[in-house]
Amino acid sequence: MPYIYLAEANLASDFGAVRLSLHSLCAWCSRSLLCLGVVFVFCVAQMVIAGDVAQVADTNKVAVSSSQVTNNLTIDLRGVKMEFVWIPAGEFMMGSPETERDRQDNEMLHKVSISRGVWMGKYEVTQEQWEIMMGRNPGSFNGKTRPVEKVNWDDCHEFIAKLNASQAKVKGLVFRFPTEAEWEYACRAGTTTRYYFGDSEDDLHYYGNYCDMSCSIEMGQRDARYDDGYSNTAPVGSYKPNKFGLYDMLGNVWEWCEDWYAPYPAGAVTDPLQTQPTVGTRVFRGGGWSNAPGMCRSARRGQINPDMRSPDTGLRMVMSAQQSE
Ligand SMILES: [Ca+2]
Ligand SMILES: [Ca+2]
Repeated sequence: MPYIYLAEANLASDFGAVRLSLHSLCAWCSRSLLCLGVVFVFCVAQMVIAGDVAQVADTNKVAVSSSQVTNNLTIDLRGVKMEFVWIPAGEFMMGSPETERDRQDNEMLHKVSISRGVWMGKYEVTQEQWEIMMGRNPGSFNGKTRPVEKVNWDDCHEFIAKLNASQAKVKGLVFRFPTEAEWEYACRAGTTTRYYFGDSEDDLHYYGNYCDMSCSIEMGQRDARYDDGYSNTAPVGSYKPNKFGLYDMLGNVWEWCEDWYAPYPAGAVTDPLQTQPTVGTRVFRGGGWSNAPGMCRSARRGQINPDMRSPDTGLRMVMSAQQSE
């Protein structure tokens, strides 16, 4: 199903291309007057592009701040920030090879094309963000910068509806869940390994909150080698990000996706989204604070009843252009 292009993202992409071209030109004509002229022209072009970005934000009366290269967007939720990073379109192999340790049978490798980029939440949705929109905090482990949990799939859609009805919405974009394919594509960030930092779980304690010595509930084998001091959730952004700049894609809380759970297709697909139930469960991804390292792999698929409110399940937002029919 096609998507409409995203104005800010195209500007961001063009802006990056301008910067890349400028760098190449300067390497060729270093110290020449021609180079100075080219620099002047490109600088003016950059100012015009940056001005356009600012104008888009002003026109829609939303508090959007963008960095100079506009790979980051910050949305203002009534005084509480929600940050996004740009995930460009691309292709990847979804699933895992049969040789991957802890692999499940439902991780069959297949090619997936993501035809349009999206803005994805840099962090899991926090309790502070949830409460400012919903007026309540269902979290079991209080902390405004900890991820919200004990939210079921419908609760999350209520949150999304409130975001889309609020002043935080950017014209032409909608808040929504990621699809399962978008989630894994963004998680992998170009990697094909067990985790987005490599194959060895020895390094997982740098990148994610999983079940180590402090963990209060053991769902799978505890990793007795490490102790991050968190008995349950950690404040979002406490560990290293992936190459897209996304934090906690692996561990902390599982993240709901839009899809109903279904076996993967046999062949290549573009922008897959499972809109019909098969066994009545929805997909969630990434593993959580109570899970062993094998559950926190990039390819690991989770599925639960959409009514479930679990202390290890939260969400992450995406902003994208509205789907066209
Ligand atoms: Ca932990
Ligand atoms: Ca997570």
